[in-house]
Amino acid sequence: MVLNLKKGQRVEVGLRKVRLGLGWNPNSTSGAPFDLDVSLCLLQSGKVVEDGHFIFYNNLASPDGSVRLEGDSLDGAGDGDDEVAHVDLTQVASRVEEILVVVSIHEYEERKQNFGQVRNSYIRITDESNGTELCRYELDEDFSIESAVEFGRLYRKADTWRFEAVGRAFNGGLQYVVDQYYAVSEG
Ligand SMILES: [Ca+2]
Ligand SMILES: [Ca+2]
Repeated sequence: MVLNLKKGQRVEVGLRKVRLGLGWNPNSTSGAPFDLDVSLCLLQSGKVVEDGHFIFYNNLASPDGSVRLEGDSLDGAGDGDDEVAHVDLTQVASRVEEILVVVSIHEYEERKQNFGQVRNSYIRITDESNGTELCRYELDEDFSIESAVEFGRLYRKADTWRFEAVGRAFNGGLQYVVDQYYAVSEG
């Protein structure tokens, strides 16, 4: 039985390797395509641990390979997962306390797009070893001005990994995410 999470709900993952599937459908197929992009921030004390630990379409894997992103859907067409990430929780470096999963709309300003024009948005976690779905979180709010959403986060609690359905939206793109989570480099 799949666990349907509500915003703010947390669940123990209890798996070694997980597949994160993210899906969305544009309300309208007219106009510019909706190119939503998944990115993953590997965080320590709320900041990306170092270069290479921000995973997005131009950096598809963490340096140690524990977090990988599959190809880039350019229009979100069709049901099911539009973009997919894989995380080997046993191989994530110990200093990584949290893996934040964000979805942002590419060129949202130029294309005048926001999450209010996107429906059926969700994130789901499945067990990589057998494909069993552990949990799913469907965005149920209408983010009518926001162009990016923190869907969820995997985080360590004691020696276990947990997942939280975050559902926090903001008005910005991938650059905003970078600005938010990259520490100012020294020197
Ligand atoms: Ca995309
Ligand atoms: Ca879709």
